[in-house]
Amino acid sequence: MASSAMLSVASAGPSAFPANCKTSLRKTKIGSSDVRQLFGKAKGNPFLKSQCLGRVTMAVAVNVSRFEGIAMAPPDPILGVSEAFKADTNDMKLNLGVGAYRTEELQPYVLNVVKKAEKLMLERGENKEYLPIEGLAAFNKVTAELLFGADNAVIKQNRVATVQGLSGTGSLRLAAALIERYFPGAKVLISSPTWGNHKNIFNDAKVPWSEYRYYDPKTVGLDFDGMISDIRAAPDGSFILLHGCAHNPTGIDPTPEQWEKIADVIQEKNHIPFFDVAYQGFASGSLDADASSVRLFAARGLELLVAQSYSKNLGLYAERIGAINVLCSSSDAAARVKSQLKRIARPMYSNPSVHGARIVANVVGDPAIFNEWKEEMEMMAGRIKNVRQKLFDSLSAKDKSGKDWSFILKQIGMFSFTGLNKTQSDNMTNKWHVYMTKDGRISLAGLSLAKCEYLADAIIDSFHNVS
Ligand code: PLA
Repeated sequence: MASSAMLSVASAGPSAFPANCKTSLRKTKIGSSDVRQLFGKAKGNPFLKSQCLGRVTMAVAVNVSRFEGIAMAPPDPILGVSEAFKADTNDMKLNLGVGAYRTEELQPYVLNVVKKAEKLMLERGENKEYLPIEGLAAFNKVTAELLFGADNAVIKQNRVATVQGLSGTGSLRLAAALIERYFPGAKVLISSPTWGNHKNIFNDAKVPWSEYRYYDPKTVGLDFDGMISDIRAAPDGSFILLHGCAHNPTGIDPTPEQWEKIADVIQEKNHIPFFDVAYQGFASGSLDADASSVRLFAARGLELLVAQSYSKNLGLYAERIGAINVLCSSSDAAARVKSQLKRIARPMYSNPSVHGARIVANVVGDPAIFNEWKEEMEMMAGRIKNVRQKLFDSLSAKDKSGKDWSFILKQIGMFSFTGLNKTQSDNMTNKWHVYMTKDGRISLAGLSLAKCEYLADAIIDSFHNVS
């Protein structure tokens, strides 16, 4: 118990206490709030006792935690939902919080190609030596090729600095540290809304950020004019964070024509595009189509950053495998950038883990397994499209109010942004046991065809009966 303290005060009369310490104690059991009161509540730190007690000679056995001043952190808005889901005992419960693919039986899925790659790794008897700081060379090669296309001039000219990261999050964090170190004061512009962790990443890296308009609640679509004018209004040379495909949480992506216009204004303002590609191949089912935004910017000769993740497209959530790629205008600059990324990584986590990197390298590096991966990705993306359609059909059939639910079909990727507000989302969880994030996002990857009607009932009730 950190809540009580035994103080033993020797040879001191009350006069030895400063004026604000009115109590004299002799072997008294007191609570932690008493300790705080006695030793200075304002500072909130019971360990200011020596200051407070002045010349008092004392033997103190303090059971109050040294961490008393640390407040309880709130649960994570996304991963905290899974914790709440686990604690619910209701049979109807549904976890649509975190974006994690489930089978139609709502079970986690390990891709066949992953199992095949792991079998190959076992047969080869690979060792567990440290990787170089920048990660596994075979992984770094294939990950940049997958992103830009193996034939892309930027690869041939060695203009991409690729460093293996701890999945998408860790790769974003490395890039944020690079920005903080080499672009002091530069701002990152992030979409409103965006994946919740983006703000944490830039805050922790001490990189200033602000938001550009993205989502228009009136149309449940893209606020393209708002987006363009906010990007234009940003200080020249800002970093513009863009979701390469399957925008999280809205599921709304710019059209190819809109991407061109975004590139125009970024170029005009000398901004640096910074892509977060967490869903390549998972949005449309095609690796190439989902990388087209990045390739369009690269084809214009722009320098840019791309954080990649294999959590979703290869189902390697817990392997923490991804990469940061910095496309530079010369191979020389790329080499220097890479050296500095390594310098950032070394004191942070030293070097990355090998298992996921070998899986990716084996899957992409073996033509037969690579083709099989594409089929599995299409299967996963297809299942999500099917539940999206069924959810729309169920909502349209059940909702007699005439509300147009077609926005659900226009969204892409594993999420649907339902437009439900926080109170309505709370109703989804409290009454219907549907776990989702409070911004109204649901992960369709956690939904089965069998549960679509139930979900439609929950959404209609929450939308119409809760304000
Ligand atoms: N970037 C975006 C846009 C994401 O949606 C996610 C994951 C990541 C990066 C990071 O994923 P990684 O570190 O596992 O590679 N977003 C999830 C999970 C799927 C999460 O919040 O961590 C989500 O539910 O939004």
